[in-house]
Amino acid sequence: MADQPLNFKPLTSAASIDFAAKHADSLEQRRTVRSFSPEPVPETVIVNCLRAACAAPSGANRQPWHFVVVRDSEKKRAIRIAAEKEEAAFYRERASKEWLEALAPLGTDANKPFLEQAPYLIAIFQQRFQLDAQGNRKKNYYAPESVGIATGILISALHQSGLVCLTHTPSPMGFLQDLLTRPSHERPYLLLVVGYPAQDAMVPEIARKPTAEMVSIV
Ligand code: IYR
Repeated sequence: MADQPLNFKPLTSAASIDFAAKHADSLEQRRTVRSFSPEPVPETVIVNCLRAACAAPSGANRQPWHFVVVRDSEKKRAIRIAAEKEEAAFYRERASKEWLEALAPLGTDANKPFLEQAPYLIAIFQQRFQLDAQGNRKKNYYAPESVGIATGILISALHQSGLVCLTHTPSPMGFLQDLLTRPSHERPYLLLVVGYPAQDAMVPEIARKPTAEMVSIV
């Protein structure tokens, strides 16, 4: 395949230093939110955040993801009912004592009203392989890593567009496949709950580790 010139727009050092610091300040303000306002979100914001996510790098450029934007109230209700059923079993018997202790500071339980209250749910699917025009299987590479990167870009884009989200992982979440009629070569990866925070939204008082503990420069 022919190469083409890289369309790279260099910044000055000063602009780069300034942007990186402001960008980090902004992303450090991001919090995972569990109570949402029913206020509508312009759909174009969601679509543009997804454009950013879909530009993520991926193994062999296979782009092994599919995003389903759920705005329909009945679908959201069905997802809530199915998720709460799994979550009830999780909190009642599936989770280990250690896991429940780790979750205690977050104050989560099996009730998931946000699945109906938030204006958008974005169900993210990972494609284990893809089908070409003839229906032949084409293998994907580094699919979990690729979908994780795309999801991270999406979360960052949503934050910088003035929205909040919750990375929700009802477990297991096979019900998303049926409710959203996705093909069998896809697997649900994550359910993002997206919108504006409720006016009285509270978040747990938890801290991040110092960056120096998480980053080494050698
Ligand atoms: N899926 C459950 C439990 C849960 C698990 C983890 I790891 C979290 O960081 C938060 C919750 C729930 O959504 O309540």
